[in-house]
Amino acid sequence: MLRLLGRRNAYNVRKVLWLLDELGLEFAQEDWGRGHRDTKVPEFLALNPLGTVPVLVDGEAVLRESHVILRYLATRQGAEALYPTALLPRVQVEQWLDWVAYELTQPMRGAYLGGELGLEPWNNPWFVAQGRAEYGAKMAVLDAALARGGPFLAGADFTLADIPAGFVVHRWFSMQEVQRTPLPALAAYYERLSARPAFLRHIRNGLP
Ligand SMILES: N[C@@H](CCC(=O)N[C@@H](CS)C(=O)NCC(=O)O)C(=O)O
Repeated sequence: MLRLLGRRNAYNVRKVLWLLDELGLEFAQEDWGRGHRDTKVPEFLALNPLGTVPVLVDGEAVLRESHVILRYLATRQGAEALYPTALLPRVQVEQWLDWVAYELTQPMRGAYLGGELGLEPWNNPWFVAQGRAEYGAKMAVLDAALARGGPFLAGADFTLADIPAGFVVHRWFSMQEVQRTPLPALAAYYERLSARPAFLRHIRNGLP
């Protein structure tokens, strides 16, 4: 049985929960991380020396990094539609996965961890303002991309690309303290994702 280590309310864990649900996989989940079991203990660090969640254990395989876990699970299940093997369709997916990891992580720390939750060290006013501006600019990029293409990020079908991006879109629309300009294609995309029960269970589930 797959083991997923990580609290259910963590951004990076929720992406994996969403995919596990889309794939209909059974797994055992364990609440590790902030407010739950301490990840800085030897038992956890032996699995992930970074002390972060999620960690996925699949027999001998021990994986960290949420996007790597997404890729692993889709490949393990042969989920061709979610994660195509042909080169060009695959890079359509990859580019959005990396974009969220590289370009959205920092703005989200400022806008969400600093601006919404007021957590240190991210609540520095400059960092919060910068994060909000950058997050908004990225959402406008996503809106324009969806207006040109869509209905999903990699084209006609829902793929792995929509999981991290779908989450950051959800968080954008969930934050209380940001100013949002109308982004119609993004708003329509959010509603499109909301037709997926797994999205409603793990992402648009009352948590930002
Ligand atoms: N790049 C990593 C980041 C992992 C990460 O920072 N996870 C956060 C939760 S979203 C964490 O472990 N926070 C500390 C904690 O919960 O104790 C990934 O994508 O999995």
